[in-house]
Amino acid sequence: MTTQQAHTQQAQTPVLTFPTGFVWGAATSAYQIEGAVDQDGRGRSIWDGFVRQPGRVLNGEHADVAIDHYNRYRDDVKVMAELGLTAYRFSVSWPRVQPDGVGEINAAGLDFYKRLTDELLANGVDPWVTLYHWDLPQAIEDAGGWPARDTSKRFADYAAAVHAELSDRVTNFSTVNEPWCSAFLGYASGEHAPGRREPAASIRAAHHLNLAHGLSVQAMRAQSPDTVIGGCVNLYAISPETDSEADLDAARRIDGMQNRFFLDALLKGEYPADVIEDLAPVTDTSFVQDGDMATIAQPLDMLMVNYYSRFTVSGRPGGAASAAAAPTDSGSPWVGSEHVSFVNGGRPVTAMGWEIDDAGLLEILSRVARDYPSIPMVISENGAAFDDVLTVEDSIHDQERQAYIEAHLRICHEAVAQGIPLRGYFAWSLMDNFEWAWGYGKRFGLIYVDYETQRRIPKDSALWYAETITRGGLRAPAE
Ligand code: IFM
Repeated sequence: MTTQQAHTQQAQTPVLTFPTGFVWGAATSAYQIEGAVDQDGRGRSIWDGFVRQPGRVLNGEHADVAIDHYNRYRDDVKVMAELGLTAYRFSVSWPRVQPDGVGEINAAGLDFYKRLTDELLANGVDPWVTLYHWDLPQAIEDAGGWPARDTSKRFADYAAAVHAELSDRVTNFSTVNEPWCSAFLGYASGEHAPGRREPAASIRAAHHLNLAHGLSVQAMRAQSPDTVIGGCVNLYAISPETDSEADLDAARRIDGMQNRFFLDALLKGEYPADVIEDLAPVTDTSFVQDGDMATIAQPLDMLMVNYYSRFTVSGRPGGAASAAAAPTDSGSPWVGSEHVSFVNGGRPVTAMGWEIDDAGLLEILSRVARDYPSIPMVISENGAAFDDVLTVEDSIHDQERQAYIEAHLRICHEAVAQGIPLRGYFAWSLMDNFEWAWGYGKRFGLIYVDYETQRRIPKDSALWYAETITRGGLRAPAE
């Protein structure tokens, strides 16, 4: 076949189209990109101090400057518009808006998000606001952090204040990003800020993060019934290594802590009885007060699903403690299930060592659609870190990232075809950024960032994503 014939065939390949209005987005979070930690009255977050503690972040890196999005947001929005994104998901930094997490709003900090949203709207990109992506004000941590019940109330007040100021220009809000990570990486394994290793406290933290979600939904709805509100969970596909009783039980436990603890709370207003039983040796649940579960299970407009990988687990002792192991010394986030081993499932992995399993995405979307009250869903994060190489021609040929995203988008298409109410997809991440305990070593961006010069360079995956958006869908696989 000649090149010309190949091009003609490619152009004629049928397209797997997505419904009109399907959201084509990319996501980031405040601490990972903004920098400007001392600008315009921003307060301290738990990450500011954590990154200074020796051994917490690989190579002692921090995000004081990060990719300086706070000062470069106009150029970054231009890049989004060039890609044709229809939406951009970003988070608001609580300490930027409310430096001590209570009381007075810092108008200069809030103003940044007004300018950002205005710029997005002027460029035809719909702003999607996440209210919390892990940067708790240090003052709130000093008062007990997420294990303290009062933090839920503080969060709801903060959320209401942001919503009151931004809801004239923002329609889509979500509450807490990945409460599993905040609770268990922050308070059980200590891999993330505030770096505490207190298993019982981490369960209280998980409950208070759920409660914060519910209280903030109530507060925002009271201010404006038209706001579209989502809860955001990070779900994993989970398989037992074998059909042995021990492996099946290991899968049940990890699924319980990772997926059902949050899904059941948000969508059914209960905690799974088996998980509560697993946790009994660690803590009772006397911190769950009357009415909490109803508060948590506020009606939602959408479930925002972050999906990256599958865990294969075994009940036999002696395996790796966690498939999501930290680069630095840390405990286990799997409270009450420390004996569970995470085993190699035999799939290709990303630079994070995470197994690539696009089929797992269909599994979890189908499961939510089947096991929970009907709710529209959005993939609010999906993407992959790979070791990018900047060529002399200023290109990044990141075929593996492109293949990862394409494979997961095919699954999204399949989900829509099966009638699952999936409304959109946000790639993680728009730009390379600070990957928490891994520092800058892991690049997830569609846009490459030269950390020395802050130059932004679209990777091949970004160009491909832009074409996909313009086309409104994917090419069908060649026969
Ligand atoms: O970078 C993170 C993000 O902050 C939350 N979800 C997972 C991403 C990749 O680890």
